Amino acid sequence: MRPLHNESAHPAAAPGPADRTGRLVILGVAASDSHAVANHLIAHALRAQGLTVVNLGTCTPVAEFADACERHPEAEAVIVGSLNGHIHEDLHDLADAKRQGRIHCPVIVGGNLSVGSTKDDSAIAALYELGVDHVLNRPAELIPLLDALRLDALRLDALQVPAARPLAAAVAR
Ligand code: B12
Repeated sequence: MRPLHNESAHPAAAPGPADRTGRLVILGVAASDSHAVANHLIAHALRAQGLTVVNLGTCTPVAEFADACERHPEAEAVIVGSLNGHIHEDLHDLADAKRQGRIHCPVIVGGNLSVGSTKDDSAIAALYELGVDHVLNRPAELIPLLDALRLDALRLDALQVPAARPLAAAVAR
């Protein structure tokens, strides 16, 4: 997981399910992948934590994640699971979808992310090169990451300077 923000700046009480009402994530399993069990368990766990989950289910191509992002501009993250070891091929067009603004929020990936029993870091590095923002090992890491991303987004919003007044209006006063 990539570092997000300075944890020590403002230690706050951890949010609970009620605090997450109205927050939405998009979930699915990568395009070539029909493994359904973890997907259902993760959707259930996230809903139990108060999030609205748009679950696109198994065999979801990047284009369908992008369509869902356009239907749900408030989405905080796209969460992609993969078990069959073909996530790299399945996400080959992710960077394009992000460049076009069709996927506007962070992309989180988890599961069994390469073929074979021995895993090496190059498979993870390749995912970041494809445009993935966060790679997680365990579903339990999702809620802390989503909450941290939310906090960062709120802080950025708070830092935004109000739009400048048009020059003519400013001079007239
Ligand atoms: C059931 C199963 C199937 C069923 C799926 C039925 C269904 N509709 O779900 C069927 C028979 C269809 C199937 C097919 C195949 N399977 Co299969 N399958 C399994 C099996 C036995 C269990 C998977 C499962 O449901 N586990 C229970 C869930 C809860 O656990 P999990 O999936 O491991 O997920 C955990 C983590 O990975 C993580 N996680 C998962 N998703 C996400 C997402 C996020 C965001 C995060 C953070 C974490 C996370 O959290 C979960 C809990 O810890 C595993 C072997 C095993 N014992 O794990 C193989 C396995 C996943 N399958 C495998 C393979 C190779 C295939 C096939 C390619 C076989 C073939 N030659 O046809 C096909 C691929 C089909 C496809 N198009 O995807 C391999 C993958 C190997 C790899 N990646 O190196 C495995 C590991 C078996 C093996 N040891 O070889 N499979």
